[in-house]
Amino acid sequence: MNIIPFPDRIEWPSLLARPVQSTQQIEAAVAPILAQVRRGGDAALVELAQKFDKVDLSEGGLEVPLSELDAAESQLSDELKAAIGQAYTNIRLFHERQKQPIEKVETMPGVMCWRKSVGIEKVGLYIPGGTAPLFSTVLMLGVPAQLAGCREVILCTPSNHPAIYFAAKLVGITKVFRIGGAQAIAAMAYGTESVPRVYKIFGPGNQYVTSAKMLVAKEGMAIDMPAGPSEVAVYADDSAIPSFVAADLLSQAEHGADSQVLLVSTSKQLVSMVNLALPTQLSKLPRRELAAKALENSKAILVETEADAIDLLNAYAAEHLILSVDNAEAVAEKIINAGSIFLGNYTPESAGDYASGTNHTLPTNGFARAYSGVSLDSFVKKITIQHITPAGLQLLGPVVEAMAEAESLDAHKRAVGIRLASLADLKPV
Ligand code: HSO
Ligand code: ZN
Repeated sequence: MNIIPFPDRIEWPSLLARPVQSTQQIEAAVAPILAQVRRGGDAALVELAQKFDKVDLSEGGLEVPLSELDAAESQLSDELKAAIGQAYTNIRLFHERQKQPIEKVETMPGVMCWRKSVGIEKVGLYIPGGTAPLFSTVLMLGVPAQLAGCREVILCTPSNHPAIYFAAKLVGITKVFRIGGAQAIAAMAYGTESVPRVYKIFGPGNQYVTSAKMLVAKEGMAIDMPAGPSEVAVYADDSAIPSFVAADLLSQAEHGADSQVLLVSTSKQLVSMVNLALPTQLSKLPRRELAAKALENSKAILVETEADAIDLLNAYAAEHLILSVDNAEAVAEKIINAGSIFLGNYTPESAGDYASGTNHTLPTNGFARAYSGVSLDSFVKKITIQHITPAGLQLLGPVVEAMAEAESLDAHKRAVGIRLASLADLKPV
């Protein structure tokens, strides 16, 4: 890791900047794929799968049949099934408590306002293929979708990993399609003969998938959030255990060569001990090449005081923030920008990645300054409802009339006035 000792605050923005990715070239490759799916539907999906993934999806091969989803269970060990079951229970428990009871608010006598939550009718989840079959993400997206009461929850994935199918069944996914890449996003955004059009698209993916999500978002499709490479920042002091910190940094680094890993500390000793632990742990990892590349771009920043550390962490706005410090909870109080915070020496990010209950779909790339991670809220819309009694309108009406008049919107004023007049006829006040 590059150690940066006590940089001046002026240097912080450049130290904390994420690598800028030029999206133009990728967009230029993705746009025609979107257009092709929009025009050609299923036939285009079959053609693109042949071209990019060298798989034949003709003859009804787009949708994974129920029998194949059912068969997944027998291909998994009892241990893994139990682990997935426990993660499912914990994620469900945590997200279930995000339901809020309806509260009717009487803003003035006779003026009632409230909100109801309604699950987005149709949502689409994307799970990438590749070397890590992210069945944990099926749980992270599928559980809140299930709790929100979304009627149709479809899943597109080029992976046929049984754990993905097993998790999909557990969360009640209605249809699974063997479609990957930008074309999967297009299929869900526009709909094809087989793939239903959805109203919101969720899930991680490579740069092509991300670019496809951004392009359909420009056309009005709702998406979970703009995604970038995964990140962790660890703030550690002398109470931290260097080998634990190194393990946390590596757990993020193994996601990909572009993963962002940051260590912040007031302790020179801690930083050098973490740096010592890294190569030994790295050498034992099957994904060491990826992790090593991510570490090449990573930084350990030494700061003078805790206050500096907190300012720096707030400036960075990490997707994941591990606080391996003595007073972790007090420090967390002062964190205003982060996707998810992990407190103390025994709360690894991995716990949140898989099974503690919190969601792992989180804002990257500094978006934690303004965005939250995925939650139950991401799968519902809130509809406001109001009801005004005649007496309520007699109280509120003049307020509305005065404001409508001042905005020169006479019809608005009259919509109130006509009612007030009818009430005056009935029972003069
Ligand atoms: N750290 C990833 C999530 C994940 N980790 C899935 C393992 N599997 C982004 O939060
Ligand atoms: Zn992870």
